[in-house]
Amino acid sequence: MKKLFLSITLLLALSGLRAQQPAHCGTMDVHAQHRSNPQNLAGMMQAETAAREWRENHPSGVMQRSGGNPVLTIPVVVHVLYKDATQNITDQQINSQIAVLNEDFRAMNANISSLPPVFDTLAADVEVEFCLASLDPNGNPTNGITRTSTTGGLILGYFNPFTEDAKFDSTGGKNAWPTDRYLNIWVCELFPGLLGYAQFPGDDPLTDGVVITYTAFGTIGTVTAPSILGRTTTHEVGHWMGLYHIWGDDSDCTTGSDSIADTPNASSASQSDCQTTRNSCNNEDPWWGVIDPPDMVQNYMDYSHDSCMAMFSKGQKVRMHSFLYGDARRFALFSSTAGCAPQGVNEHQFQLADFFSIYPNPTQGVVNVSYYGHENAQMNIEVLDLNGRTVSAFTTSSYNYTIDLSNLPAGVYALRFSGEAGVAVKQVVIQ
Ligand SMILES: [Ca+2]
Ligand SMILES: [Ca+2]
Ligand SMILES: [Ca+2]
Ligand SMILES: [Zn+2]
Repeated sequence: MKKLFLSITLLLALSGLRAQQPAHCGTMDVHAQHRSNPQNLAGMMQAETAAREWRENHPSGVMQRSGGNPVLTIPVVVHVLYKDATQNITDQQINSQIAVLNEDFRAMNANISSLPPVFDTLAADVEVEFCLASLDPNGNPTNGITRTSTTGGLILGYFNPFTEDAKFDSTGGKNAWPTDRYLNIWVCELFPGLLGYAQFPGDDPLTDGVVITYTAFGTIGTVTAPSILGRTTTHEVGHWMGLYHIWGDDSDCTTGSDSIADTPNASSASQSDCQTTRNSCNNEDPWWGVIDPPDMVQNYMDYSHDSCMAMFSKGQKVRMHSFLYGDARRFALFSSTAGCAPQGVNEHQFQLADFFSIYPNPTQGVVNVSYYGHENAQMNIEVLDLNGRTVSAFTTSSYNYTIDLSNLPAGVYALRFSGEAGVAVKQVVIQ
């Protein structure tokens, strides 16, 4: 009983029934709770280390690649938990949310044009897309949606982040599909005031994913103002890729940070509407030089209304990529056979070669090589001519390096990389 009372107290605080400002998002509270579990903490620290090393190995941040970066596609399963017919949201409503994710993570959202000049060059195409899975964990066709009739969550019939009741059959929810093959999204009735919560990379695989309340999911059907544009899910998926809130989850300008330079610090979350003139901190990261930018209330990782949110920053993109590429479980999603339509064929299933960037190509002789994978970069490299003869060979353990081919006659060659991660072959043209 004491535990139940504690949970209700936490939930009241969390849901804003006591606090002055509603906590739309339960992620940081859940994060703190999960970090008290040594096993979860170890997993999260491992993911953070892997992401940091990835950033160190890729100082330019994002892949430099002729022909553009690979666009990563994440298979999604949506678990609908419903207590009545209204909560059993339609396929169309679910599709409307997938569409929003694809717009927001590709910088294709209509309101991106509303960004002020101080921020509009910072908006990033995150180069990640989402699709409803077409194969279930047993390899059978699926529409990527499960529907579970339930009597509700453990406390007062609401689902809540502290008991994680949405995520298990045994507590009125639905067990996750393998979280290294699917992004699991549960849609249910969360505790009043709470719009959603997510789990950071490296945390417990059994509870990995995001949970969104049914009144804030998608853009049609049961959505309720002001959360009618699907940005709650964009925000939570941002956490799931390793992003913190842009104000640093503190109440001042000094202690907290989201660890990203190009998102101005703020003293607290933005207040719901779109306070474009708000400027709560003036001790910006040195990255800004002499500029004191306003608070980036248009950022998906603030608490503004859906209609205000319009961007992830380039710095946030680097951080998200560092977890997507650096953390083995997140990276595994991109070779998941869970598939996107049609017929379970994952058109975006990557080969090792997709994670090598060779530029410039064609070249006058010198090429830069950047390896974007998370596996060991220790590789044997062979340069092969058109007859398959090895004309040069060497080894490297670097993620970024230069190969000088200027001593070779003009023509077409193959670079063959082989290592722990497998074999990749890239063509290079010497002019
Ligand atoms: Ca920042
Ligand atoms: Ca702050
Ligand atoms: Ca400022
Ligand atoms: Zn949040």
